[in-house]
Amino acid sequence: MNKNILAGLALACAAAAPITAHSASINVDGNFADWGIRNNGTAAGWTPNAGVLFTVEDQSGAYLDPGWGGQAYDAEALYLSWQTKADGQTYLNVGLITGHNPDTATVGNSYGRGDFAIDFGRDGSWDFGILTANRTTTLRQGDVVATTNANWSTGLWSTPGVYDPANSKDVTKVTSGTDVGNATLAISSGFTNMGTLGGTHWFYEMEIPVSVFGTHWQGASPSETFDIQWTMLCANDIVILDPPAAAIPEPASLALVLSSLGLLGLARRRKQ
Ligand SMILES: [Ca+2]
Ligand SMILES: [Ca+2]
Ligand SMILES: [Ca+2]
Ligand SMILES: [Ca+2]
Repeated sequence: MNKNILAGLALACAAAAPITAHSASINVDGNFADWGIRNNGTAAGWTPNAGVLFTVEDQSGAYLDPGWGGQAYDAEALYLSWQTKADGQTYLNVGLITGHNPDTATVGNSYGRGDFAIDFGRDGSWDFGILTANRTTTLRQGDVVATTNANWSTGLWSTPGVYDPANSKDVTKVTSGTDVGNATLAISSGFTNMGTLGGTHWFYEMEIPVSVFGTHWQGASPSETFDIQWTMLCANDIVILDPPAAAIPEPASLALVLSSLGLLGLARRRKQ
């Protein structure tokens, strides 16, 4: 029996019998120990616990792609997980490590922190922003905002290394849109000894109730492909993660559902 069939079974079972347990839960406190991330001065420290989706792009040189700025503008790693809690609600957890100081002011050649952006369907239209700062009198830090691309500011670069703010397509921060709910957000203070390239780093940790995504997320696992990205207001460096749709059911929940219905035994029998 292949994994896709198992995943399909899990989704079918989840619809019939809501999952009430979850894998190791994430506590949104700005501490990444619960993700299995360690700032121990090794490359392996970037690698999270099994089951967490992640991408690492730690850099130290001046050029970052698509812009410059060195460690102070380095978007370094993005982490993603989801869990169904005892309240029956599923939550998307997001972690970000960056060399960009969250307190960086937007003045002169300095650019502040950007918002998290999600593109469901991976069709180039950014459907949601999760705000890391207050953007308008009504769109505030922690808000989840339904957007089109017209609701976003963009960066400085049209293509890698080409300064052309008028033609940048890199979304950076939400300027308008519809407030659809609230995420929980924590930002750490600066820390060192992350990986092997040096510098100071910060950790953003978020939890988003997937009910805010409407039809884009149905059940305990994503029903649609999506991209999530983060950058700062100049978009000198961008970190992006594109998890496959429903291909990665939460291991603990999958095992729980299967075992609770005796399907592990069924799966084994079919395999023989
Ligand atoms: Ca934590
Ligand atoms: Ca770095
Ligand atoms: Ca980077
Ligand atoms: Ca989209």
